[in-house]
Amino acid sequence: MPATSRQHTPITPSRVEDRRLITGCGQYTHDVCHDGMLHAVFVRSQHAHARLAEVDVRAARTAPDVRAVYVAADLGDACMPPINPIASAHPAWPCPLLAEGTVRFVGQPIVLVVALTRAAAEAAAELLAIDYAELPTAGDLAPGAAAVLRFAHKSGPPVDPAATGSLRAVARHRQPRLAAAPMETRAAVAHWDHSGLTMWLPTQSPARARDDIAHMLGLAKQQVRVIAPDVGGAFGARASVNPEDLLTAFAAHRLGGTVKWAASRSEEFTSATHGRGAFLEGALSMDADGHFVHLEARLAFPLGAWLPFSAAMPVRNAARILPGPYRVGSVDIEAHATQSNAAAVNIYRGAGRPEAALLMERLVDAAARVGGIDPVELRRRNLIPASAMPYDTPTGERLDSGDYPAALERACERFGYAAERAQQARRRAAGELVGIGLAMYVEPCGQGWESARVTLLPDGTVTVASGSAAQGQGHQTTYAAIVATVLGLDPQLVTAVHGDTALCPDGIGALASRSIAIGGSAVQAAARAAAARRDAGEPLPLTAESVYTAPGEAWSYGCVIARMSILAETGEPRIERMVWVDDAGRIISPQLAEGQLHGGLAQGIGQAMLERIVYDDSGQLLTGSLLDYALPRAGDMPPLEIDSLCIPATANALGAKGVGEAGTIGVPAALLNAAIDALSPFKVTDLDFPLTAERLWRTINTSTKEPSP
Ligand code: SMO
Repeated sequence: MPATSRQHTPITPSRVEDRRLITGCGQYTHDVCHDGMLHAVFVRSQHAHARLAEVDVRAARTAPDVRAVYVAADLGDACMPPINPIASAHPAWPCPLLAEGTVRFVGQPIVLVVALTRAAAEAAAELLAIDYAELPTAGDLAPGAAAVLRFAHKSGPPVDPAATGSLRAVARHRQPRLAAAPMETRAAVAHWDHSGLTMWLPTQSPARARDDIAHMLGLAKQQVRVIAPDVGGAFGARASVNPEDLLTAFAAHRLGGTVKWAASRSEEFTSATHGRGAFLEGALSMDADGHFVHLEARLAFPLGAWLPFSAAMPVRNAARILPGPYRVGSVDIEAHATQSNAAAVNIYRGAGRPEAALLMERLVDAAARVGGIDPVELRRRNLIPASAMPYDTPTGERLDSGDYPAALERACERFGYAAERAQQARRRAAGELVGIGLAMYVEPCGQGWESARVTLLPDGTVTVASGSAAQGQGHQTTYAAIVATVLGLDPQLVTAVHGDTALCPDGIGALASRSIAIGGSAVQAAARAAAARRDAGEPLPLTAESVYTAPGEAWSYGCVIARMSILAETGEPRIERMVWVDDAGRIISPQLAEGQLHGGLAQGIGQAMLERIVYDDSGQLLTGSLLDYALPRAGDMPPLEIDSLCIPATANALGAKGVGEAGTIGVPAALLNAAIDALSPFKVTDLDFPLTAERLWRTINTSTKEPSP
């Protein structure tokens, strides 16, 4: 566990959902079991790119206990929903539910087998004969691949560094793909009973999943109920429906009963959506006074073989978030995304925000080195001041609130920056490799609307239903606290309901750090409406419903400073210390907000130090299990000091800002800067993730050490 310096007074109430979850009483989709339920098993492509010469299902169809075997030709018009209309995409490849004619990634579903038991379905799957004619494979970011998505931002006059005499720093960074790796693998249970379809699905977006299922089956949305029970982690990978989810619903509808699909961990690696994988390059020019004049950025993102609903978000976010918390005279940002013969890439905790921070913070450190200016001092000169808020950025965004210089100064003070630099110099002189890495970050969150329904009952209890579901964040606790505050009640009298389209008003869902900012604002609005009617003497029960649309986007931000040492003999890195100042605006539950920071930190450390999805040149997945894919563990967490600024957002009624993604944004950038600072005696300027001992050792051993300064 991280050592956290801030002592909180006991929170009342503490997370109301914990007891049930940690005593094994949670109810997950995997736990849903009906009498007579059928079991779905997918037969998946063994090749990354091939023509399907023959798919022979005859033996499987007559195998014992088999109820149905579906191939693409059996699906009629059923297809994947289009992607988020916020981006116009032009996929080169179709996105079928089951492969038709051609397979485009290892793990792509080709055949769906439904049988009385999972064992019978698996046995029948063994009887399939699939002939492939292999085709050339395109890896991620292959040269010449057509851009399916493109986002560009240009502002101000172009800058000619030669003409202005300005200093120019460059940086490049390649991220591996990551597995979101929630503890709960994907699953779906669909039940059709002629009045409609009920679907248990571990989704972040129950209302959208309902609409997608209804559309596919040609049903009215009132005929479809989606229940997201307890969800064992989501992180963006549960925000968009998968082909397997829709196919489970299709089979239940066609067969008239209950069908369950439960992914194995290996199916999770091959065919759940991945995150990250971008290549980032840029140049930052500054004038003689160390003010940023111009940012040039080129971002290339992989999409994989098909486009889930939120596929455009990482590339779109990275492009619009640059240049982060800094004033920059002009920008020239070009970002695009291309398809490849690999699993789909979708949003994953941060979704483009980490990429923007990684590139910008590398460039700022590189500029500091080029200009001979201390990295803190250079940031001080270029951060947008609090007096300039709200601030309109060169990419057309509006930063709503905050005091970025205060976050920097607070973090430096807590870290003891000057003393740490002096200590670093002493250790370096003694031959140690020690680096100090800073990162500022911004975390835009909360666009659009959410809704809530508050019901006051005659017995004095209250229920609040929200369209913004929870996947472990503790929304029951937070929403109850918001309602209790408005109504002047004990929070224990408030029950929060979420994750069921039959019981909750519509919502966009729990993603993009939006739940408290917008979902919470909707809850507050509904509670206020109910309170006003109660106070006017209206008899109970009474129900008030509210749809809340945020007037703007809330931008949380912060500063992370890390000290990292690297053993020269082995390359082994150690995060010795981390100080982190975050501003999540108005915080409802400090315990839950800090938990979000810890969780994000763990995933940020995984991203920077440990995790990578690897495909070989033929598109075979080499990291298909938890033996090959290194997730962070408790022992990987560093000594951590967290501080908060709590400047309310002006972009929503509650004043809350996002907190769920912060750790995956600022932490990796700070660790990258720390590692490069540690290796600066070797003139190392760029490193790719993950920062494994092997990579660092190779870097040390292929670089030439400079004489000590
Ligand atoms: S990556 Mo998040 O769940 O939008």
